[in-house]
Amino acid sequence: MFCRQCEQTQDHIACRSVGICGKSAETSAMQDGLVHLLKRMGVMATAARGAGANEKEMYQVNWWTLRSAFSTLTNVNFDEERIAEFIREGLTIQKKLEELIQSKGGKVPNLDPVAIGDTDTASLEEFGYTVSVPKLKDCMGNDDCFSLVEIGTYGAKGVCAYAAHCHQLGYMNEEVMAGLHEVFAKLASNEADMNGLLANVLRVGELNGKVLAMLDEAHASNFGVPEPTQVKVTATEGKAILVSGHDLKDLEELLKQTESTSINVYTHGEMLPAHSYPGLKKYPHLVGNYGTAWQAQKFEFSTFPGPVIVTTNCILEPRRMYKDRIYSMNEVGVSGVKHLESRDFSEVIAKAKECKGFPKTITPAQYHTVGFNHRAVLPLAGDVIEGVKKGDISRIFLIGGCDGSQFDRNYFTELAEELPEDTLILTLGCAKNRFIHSQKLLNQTLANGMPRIMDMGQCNDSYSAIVVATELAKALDCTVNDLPLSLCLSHLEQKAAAVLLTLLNMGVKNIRLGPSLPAYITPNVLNVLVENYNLMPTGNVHDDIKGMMAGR
Ligand code: FS2
Ligand code: SF4
Repeated sequence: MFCRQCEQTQDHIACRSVGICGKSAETSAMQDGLVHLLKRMGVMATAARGAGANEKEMYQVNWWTLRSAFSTLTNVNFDEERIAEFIREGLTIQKKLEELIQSKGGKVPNLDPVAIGDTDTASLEEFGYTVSVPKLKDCMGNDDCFSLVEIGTYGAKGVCAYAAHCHQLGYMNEEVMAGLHEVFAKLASNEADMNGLLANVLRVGELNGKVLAMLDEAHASNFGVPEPTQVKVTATEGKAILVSGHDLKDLEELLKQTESTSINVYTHGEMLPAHSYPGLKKYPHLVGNYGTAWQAQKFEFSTFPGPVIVTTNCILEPRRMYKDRIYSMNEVGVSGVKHLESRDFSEVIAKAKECKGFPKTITPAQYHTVGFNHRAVLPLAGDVIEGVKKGDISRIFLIGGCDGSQFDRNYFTELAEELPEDTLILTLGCAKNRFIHSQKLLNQTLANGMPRIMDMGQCNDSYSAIVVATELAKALDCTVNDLPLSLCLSHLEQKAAAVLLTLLNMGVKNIRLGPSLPAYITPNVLNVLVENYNLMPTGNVHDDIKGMMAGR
């Protein structure tokens, strides 16, 4: 295996025998085969649209594209057999697309000679090894161009994941899907076309911007406008179910089905912002949030006294002590873990009744405030601008992105703790778990009474940060780069890569990225990013704070 799609990759080179995430060489090979098929599907789907295929005719390939790509993200699907199923389903869809193109008088593209043959699991795995990263890189013969292929591929996977969340909420955009298929088609070509590949990378960012806007709209239209809300982060006596991942629709359905059971429902990880939506917080048995970010789940799921549902990323290979009470949904998969094929939670509810639940506790309740969506922050824009003008707010920071287990991720805790107390901190994604519970930062307010830390939500809510930045720039008649704003992003996986590309496509400069740069960026490609966007790796916290406070 050779996987370097995420930041935590082994030795910052690549995972080569088993993933740091736990992914096996077999699953990795199967995912390589699936990604190969995704790119070829991009060629076929683009040809089908060129021949006149309409939205309805493209639905099956669109949905397959989103689910398949999502299943190859870090910490989503470790089940080789489920990945093999995606390949088999894709090959059937590809055949149908060929027939569709022919029926419309179009020309079926001649896909390259690297074609998938036998479809039994062993043969598919064998095929995967022939299209691994080193093989494709050698075949292209240009490391910098291949670096752009990897950036485009990982970013496009992130866009597909966000678009899959939209689909769960009833939203799919044919124009975006056409764009995504064109991106994959470009990635399929083996041409060392530096400028074309660079444009393709920025197109990924542009498409992701549209998808994030759609996701924001999908959340608000399904569950109402999010509002700042205090969430209890300590336990409540009684039987309990824990829901992790990002898909709020799954949570809503569980809340309906548990309404008259006296079972309490808790959010975990990126489900935390669910508490800010009127359509979800109206359920009194959505009692609170339990635990922190994904990388702590082995401990947190072990100690939770009830079943756990993982709706989307991130999942880790479960410990034996909770393997019989964890359930996966949607694209998530781990061999031996029960997968829920629909939103029928009766088995989970029965399991919750068998489990102990939380005893009565005398620990004082603790709370965290969520819900600073752009709709809640923009009415405060006048106060923020006035605060900046009066000198009450010295600078605004966006500290967001992924959390992870490495020690050097403490950079983001130290950063938040060491920033001057008159700075406003906006945050989103799971990186916030590095500092939101810090005693040093709890309940801080700015001179004008505004909360000093505003939690804007999941990384799926990145659109909120984009709206706030662009609206502040409009109000001050300047560009986002001229705002007293510094962006510090903690990246790990492919959704974060997509968000970074969106910011670059918008022309946002001076972003600090950490805790280390991705292994798939070559020095020459990094130079391009530094020259055009002044992208910087995170460094020493104190030096970085000095630089950022000085607007660098
Ligand atoms: Fe966390 Fe990163 Fe979950 Fe986001 S691991 S911020 O891209 O998907 O959340
Ligand atoms: Fe390694 Fe990340 Fe790939 Fe997992 S997803 S195998 S941790 S590079």
